[in-house]
Amino acid sequence: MNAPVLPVRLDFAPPRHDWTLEEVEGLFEMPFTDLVFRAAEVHRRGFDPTELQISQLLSVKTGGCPENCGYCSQSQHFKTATVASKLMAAEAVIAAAREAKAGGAQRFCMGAAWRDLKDRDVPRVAAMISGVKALGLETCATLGMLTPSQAAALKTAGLDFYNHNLDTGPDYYDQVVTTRTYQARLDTLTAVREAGISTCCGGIVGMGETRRDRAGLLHQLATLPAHPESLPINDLMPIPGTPLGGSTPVDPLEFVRMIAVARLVCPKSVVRIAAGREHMSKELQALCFLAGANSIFVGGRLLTTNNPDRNTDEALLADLKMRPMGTKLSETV
Ligand code: SAM
Ligand code: DTB
Ligand code: SF4
Repeated sequence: MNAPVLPVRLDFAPPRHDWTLEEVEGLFEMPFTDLVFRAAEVHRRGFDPTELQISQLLSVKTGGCPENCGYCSQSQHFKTATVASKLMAAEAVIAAAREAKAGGAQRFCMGAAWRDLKDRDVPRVAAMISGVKALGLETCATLGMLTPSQAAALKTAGLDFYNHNLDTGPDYYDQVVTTRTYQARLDTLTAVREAGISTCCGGIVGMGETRRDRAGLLHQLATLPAHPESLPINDLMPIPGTPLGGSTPVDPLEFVRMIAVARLVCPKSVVRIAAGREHMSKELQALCFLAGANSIFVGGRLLTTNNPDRNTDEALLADLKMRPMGTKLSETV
């Protein structure tokens, strides 16, 4: 079979926002080695390929969420092992962020199991953000849907990034969640962007979606008015008790393709291997870094599930001779 004509311009053209779904699908169909090679070339134009952006998550409010996202341990629609808890005190969050920084995190991401942010919670969330920022960390939050005025308040508090995922392509979305529309997600992203906060937006693979759905997600991201500054690709962490808990895992090479296509269509975005590293070999992660991934979560825990522990990740970075983004060689051991 002939390789499809590569619809990627490998010159120094600015990022495109006019990708068609067929073009994005065409990238997925490329021979694997061609795809990874092209993605690695584009990666090197925009980034030092030996550097990784390092983020750490904390669930600041866990469980009891009214939404029915079929992958999530925190939805009150499903019986899972996750124990619900109230919004943490700002001081406790700031103490956790201090530890994360000492452990090497560059960005601290605060997640809450909310459908949307309530105005009554804004002062405490703002105190968390400003306290974390004062430690010299980048700040990120993921709190559900936001209004434009709430986004402005979070910006004033010092929020650098807001995570709000599209999760999957628009055609598969209804199979995953029905309590919130795709358009509502896009509206929150608009509010975030217009408040001057950087967007962190990606999705999940391994939920039973097709390759066209995966291309559909990346097509949506690549045709936004501004590409997300951070682009997390989550490999589903299957949660017993959720509708998607028994999904067939996505083939590891397909995960690499997802990373490579994300790198090609959003060449300036920092692409994260988000959830799922816990069950990935170091060879698979290395292939993802070659294909353009340049961010990870560290610290042993995501929101309610496990992540590789710090020692494992330090060994991974040492093996691969990679280092945290923006650090000089002399700053690493
Ligand atoms: N409640 C907020 C919301 O959904 O807008 C913020 C927190 S929510 C847990 C953030 C994102 O984590 C989801 O959009 C989804 O992409 C990802 N996520 C949640 N559970 C996951 C799982 N089991 N495996 C992989 N990714 C997951
Ligand atoms: C993102 O894309 N992945 C993170 C973060 N943004 C909030 C969350 C992953 C959650 C994995 C399942 C859990 O730990 O509950
Ligand atoms: Fe709630 Fe977020 Fe989980 Fe959906 S992903 S159920 S909105 S916590």
